[in-house]
Amino acid sequence: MELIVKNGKVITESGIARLDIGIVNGIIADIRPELDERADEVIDAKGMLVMPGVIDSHVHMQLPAGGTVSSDDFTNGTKAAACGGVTTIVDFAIQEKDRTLAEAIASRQKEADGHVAIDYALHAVPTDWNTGTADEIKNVIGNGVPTFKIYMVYAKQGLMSDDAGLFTALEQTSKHDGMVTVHAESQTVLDLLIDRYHKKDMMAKYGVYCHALSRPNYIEAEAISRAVTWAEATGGRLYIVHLSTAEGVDIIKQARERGISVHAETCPQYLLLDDSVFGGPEGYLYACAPPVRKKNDIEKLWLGLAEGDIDVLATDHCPFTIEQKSAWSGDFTKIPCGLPGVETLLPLIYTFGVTKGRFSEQRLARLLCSNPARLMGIYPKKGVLMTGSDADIVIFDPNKKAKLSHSDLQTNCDWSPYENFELTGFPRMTISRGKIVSENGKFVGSTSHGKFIRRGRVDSPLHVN
Ligand code: DUC
Ligand code: ZN
Repeated sequence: MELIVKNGKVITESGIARLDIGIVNGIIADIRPELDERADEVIDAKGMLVMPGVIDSHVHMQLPAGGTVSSDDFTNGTKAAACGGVTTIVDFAIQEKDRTLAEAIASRQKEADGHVAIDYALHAVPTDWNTGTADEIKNVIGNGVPTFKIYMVYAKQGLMSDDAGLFTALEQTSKHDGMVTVHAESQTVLDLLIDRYHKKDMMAKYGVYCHALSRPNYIEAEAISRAVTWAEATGGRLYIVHLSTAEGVDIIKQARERGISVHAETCPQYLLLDDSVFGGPEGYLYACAPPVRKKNDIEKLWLGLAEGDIDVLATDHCPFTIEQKSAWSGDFTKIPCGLPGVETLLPLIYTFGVTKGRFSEQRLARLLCSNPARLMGIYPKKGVLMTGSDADIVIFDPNKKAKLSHSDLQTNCDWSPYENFELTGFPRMTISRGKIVSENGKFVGSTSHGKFIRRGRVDSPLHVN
């Protein structure tokens, strides 16, 4: 063996047990209670939890947005991911007008290849349905990109697909085992509300809270309902990204009970922050879309995660520095929307999910690893510890306690929404295809180690804990 991880408490699909993991050529060659073979390197994981590398299926590295670019490029963003126990990210290839999806994917790959520390994949983002996009979907899926992100908003930015686009994407993906992921916000009413709050007197009165006021819960709920209607009509598989509302959880639960294929992801910001953040002097830093909500939404989302109504935890990692966020200057429409997240996902969710008794370690691994692997079409290559899988492994110290400080993080973001949060449980080591890429929160790998992952058919997550 090249590497053996010994004595850890290992999370597998069938349970948690003390197992040794043997690795050859970046692949798990053996996994059993006692591995006596010789190895070039042996890591003693006694007292550690050993879990599959986390898959963050929603990140935006170097994303041009709001007149600026998200502050982690592929190199630094994937270093940050590795430090946080993430071994695969899924970013986005956005179609340009009059160009194909294939061109968008090739061009995004050109930006990333050779500059990624861990493996990555891409969602295709259709934005122009006049250029044969519907007919292209079959080939795009065949070439390893089975997921298509539809923006129901951002019309002015040229990202939005109308309902006909969403319907077409669901129809086409349903024929070829793909999936449509949706940013669910209701564009026209949102525009109306933004105009209503984008007035001097309103902004003087409510400040950055205008951002939340212009995006009430029904803006998300209506869009989810509409997307569910099209999923039911077409038989397509639907996945709601960054679910933020209690209403959304109910709609998805009821749709599933009717047999509609709908999945959901939520993110730490919707579980750990509420809209009181907009009341502070640095409220403008917290603007993201959808906005962070209220305590009853938060409780409903945690419950949804525990009970299986929400399948995946991801981050929507889209960081902007304090200087970039300062574009706001009193006008909420000028703030680049997005928050950092990829590096803190695992410690935050372990602390507030597992140690607070909201769900088990097994469920943690489902939400962060095996469910996203299945839904993203990379199971069992990724997201699970079994013979034949990539040796993407996190050796996690469940007892390490520390106060979170942005200055300890690898991200280029110079602030954290979770500053001073007291956390329990941190990655001790991250292994990507058999290579150690981070130790104790520091990057020790190569920034060209990561590869583009061609994905297969989308599969359903398991709903057992
Ligand atoms: N929302 C954000 O907050 N940031 C990036 C993109 C998005 O939809
Ligand atoms: Zn996003």
